[in-house]
Amino acid sequence: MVLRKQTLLLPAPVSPRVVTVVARAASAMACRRGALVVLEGVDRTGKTTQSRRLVEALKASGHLAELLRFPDRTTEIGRLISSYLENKSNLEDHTVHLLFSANRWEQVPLIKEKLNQGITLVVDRYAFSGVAFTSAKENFSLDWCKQPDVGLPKPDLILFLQLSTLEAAKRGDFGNERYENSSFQEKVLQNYHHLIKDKTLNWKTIDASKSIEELHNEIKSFTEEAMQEVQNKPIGALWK
Ligand code: 2DT
Ligand code: MG
Repeated sequence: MVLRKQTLLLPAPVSPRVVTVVARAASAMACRRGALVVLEGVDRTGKTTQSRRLVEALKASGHLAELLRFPDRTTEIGRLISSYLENKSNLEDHTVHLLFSANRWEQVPLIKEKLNQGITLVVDRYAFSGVAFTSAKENFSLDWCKQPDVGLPKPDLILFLQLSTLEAAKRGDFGNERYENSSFQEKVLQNYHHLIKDKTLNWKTIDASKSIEELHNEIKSFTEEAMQEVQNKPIGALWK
């Protein structure tokens, strides 16, 4: 009789399998890392506007999200790059390529730390700008240009904002910085077209001639999809 009473007071037995499933789900929720989302494209396609809007929208829906941009002109290496881009100094072409790469590598500890804390990072330009721009110069192969960035944290999603250089030029004057002219940008665009063929990377091409709002909605939905897929996957290594 006593034994029966006690049995009735016990909670319904839970199978070990259910315990495992619940524990896994809880740990997945606790450990899910942030996604590394990169925006790429030639100048004037709206990368900066869209990166900012994306971070705001993710935060508004309760996600942890932060913005990064390359080159990061605030570091010592970034200042050398900035002065080069502003035509205030000259640097040998290989040297400046390596500086752009070093400017990413110097942020890698921070990038990994943030992703592991569950923060989604939205990055305005990354290694693909590095390759597309330098290989638009004479005597630089795509392959050589990729080498210094081999092993960087691999983006979970790369949004390629596609726009013809003619359309880009219609959006107003290019600035006065180095590389800001239509013939160079056309070569850069062709290089991007080679890079996006790489099926080992999650490239999504987006028609950047759409309105800011339409573009934003598309970018946000691709990002949310990527954030879901990240789950417990470790951070990958680019071009490895
Ligand atoms: P913005 O700051 O307006 O994005 O212009 N670039 C960028 C390179 O040549 N190599 C790189 O690795 C990167 C990240 C693209 C920065 C300019 O610098 C070019 C345009
Ligand atoms: Mg620019």
